[in-house]
Amino acid sequence: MSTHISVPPQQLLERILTLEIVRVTERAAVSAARLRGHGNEKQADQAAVDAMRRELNKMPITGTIVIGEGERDEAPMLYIGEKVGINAGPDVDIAVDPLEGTTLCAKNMPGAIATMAMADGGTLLHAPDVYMQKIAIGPGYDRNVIDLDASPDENIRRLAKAKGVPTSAITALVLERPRHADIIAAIRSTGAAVRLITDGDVAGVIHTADTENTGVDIYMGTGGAPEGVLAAAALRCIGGQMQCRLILDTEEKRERARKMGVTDPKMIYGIEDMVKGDCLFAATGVTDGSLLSGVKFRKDGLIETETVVMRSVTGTVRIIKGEHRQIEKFHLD
Ligand code: VTB
Repeated sequence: MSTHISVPPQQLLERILTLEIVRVTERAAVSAARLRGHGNEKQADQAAVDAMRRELNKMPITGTIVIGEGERDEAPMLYIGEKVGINAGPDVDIAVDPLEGTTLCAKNMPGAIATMAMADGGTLLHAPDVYMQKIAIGPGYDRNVIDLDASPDENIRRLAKAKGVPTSAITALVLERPRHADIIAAIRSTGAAVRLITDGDVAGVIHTADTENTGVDIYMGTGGAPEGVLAAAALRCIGGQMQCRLILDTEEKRERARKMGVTDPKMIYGIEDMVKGDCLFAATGVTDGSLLSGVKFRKDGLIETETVVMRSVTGTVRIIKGEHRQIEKFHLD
């Protein structure tokens, strides 16, 4: 007798969408990669946006962009609130960063990625494109080891204690910005090491979940809110802790946030507040980086991509290498 294993229809579709979102980030990455090193951030970003939007609109979803290229009046494409997909299939929220690290791509420096996350409609935080304070660690720690409101040195001490190592064995990843001078000094005052990145804090947060390979224990600092929600989606899949707060330091920003449903401007968001249910996350390398290899253009038109795709229901992480042939032929269908 054959055993029949049934998968609920919603989950079946979501499993299928796991591969579909790989197509989306792959195409965005390839389009951006053609403009690597051309010094034109806008152009590279636009290429990634166009490709991502085209692919999203082929998906069997009724999708809403909740984290995108900007608010409606400032972004013609993939703006917050834009509907994507074939308008059939599940209602989903989508967070996109078609080119995370536009500067990295324009300068052909390591770490540019194309990334997106998808979840049931109404479950992703709708955040305006403002700054966000962030702190994140990987899985395996008790809850409340980190505290966004504690000082950076205090967080390092707490983490070292939880890990059972001296503070000098901790490495914190921080975006290199003048605004982080105090954080960097406070971290170093404990004897901990600081690893600086010029851009790309989605990958930066993800690195905390793989300390053995990346050497990164903790992420701290202020970056973009869109990148914060995307990173939270990744950690929802692979485990870890994150605390974030939108920086709403003007009435104008508070109003924009209010329009998106943010009632408490000082709220500290955990992963479950930013991603309230199960989600999918994908990222494809544009330039080579410590998370992913960049797009390779081989001879005879062969294009290679590397993508990480994660699914929170099972916590599965797949690294998918793509070999694309005839990408031009299929890209406008
Ligand atoms: C970060 C980083 C991004 O923006 O979120 C950063 O992850 C924050 O903004 O790659 P500032 O550059 O204004 O400091 C990016 O660098 C993308 O613009």
